[in-house]
Amino acid sequence: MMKIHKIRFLEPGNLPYRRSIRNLYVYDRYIRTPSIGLLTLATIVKRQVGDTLMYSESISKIRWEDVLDADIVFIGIFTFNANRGYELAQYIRRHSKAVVVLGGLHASMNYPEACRCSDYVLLGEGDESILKLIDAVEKGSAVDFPGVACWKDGKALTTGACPPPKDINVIPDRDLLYRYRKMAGRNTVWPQVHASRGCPHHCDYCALVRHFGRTVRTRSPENVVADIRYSIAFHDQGHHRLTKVLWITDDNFFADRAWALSVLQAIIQSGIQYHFTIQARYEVGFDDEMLELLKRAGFMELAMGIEFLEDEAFQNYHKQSTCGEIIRSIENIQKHGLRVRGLFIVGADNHTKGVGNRLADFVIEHHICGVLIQSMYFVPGTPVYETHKNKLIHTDWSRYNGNVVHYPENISPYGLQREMILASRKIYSFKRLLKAVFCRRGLERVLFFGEYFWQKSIRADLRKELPFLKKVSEESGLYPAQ
Ligand code: B12
Ligand code: SF4
Repeated sequence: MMKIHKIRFLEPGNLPYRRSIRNLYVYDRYIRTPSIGLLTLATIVKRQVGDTLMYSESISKIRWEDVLDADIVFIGIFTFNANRGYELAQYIRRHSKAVVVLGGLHASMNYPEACRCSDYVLLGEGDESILKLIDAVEKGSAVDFPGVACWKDGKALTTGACPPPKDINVIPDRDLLYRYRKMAGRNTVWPQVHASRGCPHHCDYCALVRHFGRTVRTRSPENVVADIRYSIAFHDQGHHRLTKVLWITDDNFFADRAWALSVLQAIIQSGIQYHFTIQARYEVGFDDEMLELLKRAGFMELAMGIEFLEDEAFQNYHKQSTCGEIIRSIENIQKHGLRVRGLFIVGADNHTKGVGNRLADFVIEHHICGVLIQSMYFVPGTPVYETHKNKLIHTDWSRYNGNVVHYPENISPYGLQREMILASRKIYSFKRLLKAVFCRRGLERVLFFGEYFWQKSIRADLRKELPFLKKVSEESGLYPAQ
């Protein structure tokens, strides 16, 4: 029997937080909004173990003197911060007696890798399994419930999938994150609330649906509204933020229509006056009742997973949509007074030279207010990983943050990276900045101004990868016309 007194949670950052003037406007190269998932787990654990605290490298440095004497350290990783997570895990194992546990999307999808530098990996959602693990460590009993993986006798062993938690009505206690309250007033650290999990679709490139499953699970409208209220107060009290926007981070908030309507009604009835942004599939653009409620509740934009502009790509990757439907949807959303942000993927097998230009023209023509352009991502466990694993340039996960990481069929990696830069430069041109400053009003102007500099920093990062991509493109011998 070993009494557990102290537990620490760590969120690795690609580059640990550093003060910079640019951070006033852009989230720079750093993840600045900390992981709500890990905070949720810390909140659950705190009920059982009083001395529980979290560090996020997007918010502060890790105070090692406080971490190394913990009994258990939990580390959460996505793909882009996995390498740093492994580094932290190995450091703790070398310098402390703490049990080191890895979890999160990347650790779950790629557990044979994650097992090698931790004592245990917890698969899937950790809301219930984390307490089982603490209990087992405390009792000194075998950690053999469903959803565990570990490295034993030279191989990765697993007890299989973890059943999803029954209740996800947890309001993350933001004060459990070291220095979060102090940093919360920054314009680049947005309040976030995650209200549902799971998505009924099965797009080939999506790791989320493999991690959270195809059954949609929701928090109660009251619980969501209480979280929104608390999150706004946490970020605004004592601060003068320019951008008062809360991000509902669900992957498919509208999948359960009746529930989505009831959450919007609850926000309206609560009297909360704020701006909201949310991710959405194109179908919501045909739902006039939903759009009306979104507008009344304070939503200013929908970030639409447009992904591609060609029906061929939608079919190839099993994304159920067509370009024509997307355009009709955008137009109807805009008719309701809501803006549309576009989330795009480049590097599909059919993509050729000019893809960036076409994307930029589409964005400008359809008055899309902002973009995130992401090169195709390949996470072990997704169908695209299986079909493309021999076409990956490398598996240096720290570079899986927007860069081209594979050999596309019809354009070289170097050419594709340049297309992304070109698209961003055309959409965020100086001319369009001046137009935004002189012709747009209020929050719209502030947001474009912020994004102009954010995209400048994204392009600078993309450019850094160009010499490497030029070299691998040439060496591959696959793109003679390059
Ligand atoms: C908010 C968000 C952001 C925020 C903050 C991210 C953060 N710190 O969490 C910001 C804006 C910074 C961001 C940036 C990016 N993001 Co982002 N983001 C999200 C989003 C929409 C929501 C995250 C969230 O709150 N999830 C909900 C919670 C409940 O889930 P969770 O965090 O996974 O936690 C649960 C479990 O995983 C598990 N768990 C998690 N950690 C641990 C740890 C342990 C020990 C255990 C036991 C369990 C466990 O238990 C938790 C509770 O159930 C996700 C999509 C998603 N649904 O996750 C994309 C997502 C994480 N982003 C993604 C990407 C690609 C990016 C960017 C690279 C985009 C880009 N091109 O710039 C950048 C990376 C920035 C960088 N510097 O490198 C991808 C990552 C794919 C991958 N394989 O890793 C995702 C999954 C979106 C997608 N469509 O695929 N992102
Ligand atoms: S609709 Fe979005 S969340 Fe759902 S499977 Fe497709 S990409 Fe993933």
